[in-house]
Amino acid sequence: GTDIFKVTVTSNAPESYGLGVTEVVWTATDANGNVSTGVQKITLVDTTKPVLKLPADKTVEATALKTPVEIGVATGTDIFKVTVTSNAPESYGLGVTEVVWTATDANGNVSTGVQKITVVDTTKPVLKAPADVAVPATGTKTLVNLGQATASDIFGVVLKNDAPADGFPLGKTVVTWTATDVNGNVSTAVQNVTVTQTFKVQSFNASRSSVTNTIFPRISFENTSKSTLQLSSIKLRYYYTIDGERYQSFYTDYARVSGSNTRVIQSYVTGSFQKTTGKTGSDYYLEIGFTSGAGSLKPGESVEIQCRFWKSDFSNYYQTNDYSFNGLATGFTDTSKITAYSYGNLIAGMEP
Ligand SMILES: [Ca+2]
Ligand SMILES: [Ca+2]
Ligand SMILES: [Ca+2]
Repeated sequence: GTDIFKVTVTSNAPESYGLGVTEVVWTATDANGNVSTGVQKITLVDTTKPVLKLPADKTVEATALKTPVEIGVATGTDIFKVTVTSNAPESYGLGVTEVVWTATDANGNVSTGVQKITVVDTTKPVLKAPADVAVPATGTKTLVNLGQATASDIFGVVLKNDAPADGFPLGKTVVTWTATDVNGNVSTAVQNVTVTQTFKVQSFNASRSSVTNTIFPRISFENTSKSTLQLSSIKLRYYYTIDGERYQSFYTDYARVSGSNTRVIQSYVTGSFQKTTGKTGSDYYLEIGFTSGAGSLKPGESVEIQCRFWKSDFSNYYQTNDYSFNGLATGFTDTSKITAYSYGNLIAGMEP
């Protein structure tokens, strides 16, 4: 304040100011009691955003299709009261979810931040292969019912195995089962499949001349399975080329079962001739069978057959071009060139 005389200046200014506008009244008084007043406006604002501190990004293994995750809590700091919120879901699907945190102070100033929550699946499916199986052969290849593997995973699983589509060979084959979840995690498990031989065939030729008017197959076979076979279900085939089409005849000289019930079955043996086409070493085969009177063949029992066949005019056969002919063996020798069938299924030997 200025005046000719002494002036005293006062105000009602507070020590500190709240938000908004405060009017400070200044008063100047001279020595003679003359007073002047004026108003000074003090405005306090808050345009400062809260300081937002986020919890750390997080990567977790899936525990469900939607995985609950403890994501922590963000904090907001400001001179004024702060409210912190987020759009966090209760649980998280696979992949990255962005959680947006928002801190808002009492004056409407807002800070936001993003926390990344990543859910991964690195867990392999739980796979259990079916039990090992052992089955008697039904042919050179045997179809085997493997049973079903079980595979579980939180996510979808594709189950496969490498079993041969056309059946299993004799002996042990390891089947590998594979379970792959939709996220590419793979588990494997193995199953042993054992196919046991059910039948063993041996043979030789009583006449080993390259030219002969009668073919004399000697055939022996054994039931090497663990179950009893009905002889009437068994067929044997001897493959040859006829070398001149004629009517043919068959005769059994000898047929005998050896084992727990040794007996002669000569009168129960049948022989018939079948033409073949497209086979190397064969345009005919002799099929040997048994009528029901031949009975059964227990495990470990064997049958020996001595038979002959010839053409109606006794014209010659050439044996060296015959698939089933063995010009070398002089006694019973393992052979794969005479085939055996049970109920029509190949159980021993290989067809030409
Ligand atoms: Ca603020
Ligand atoms: Ca998985
Ligand atoms: Ca021939």
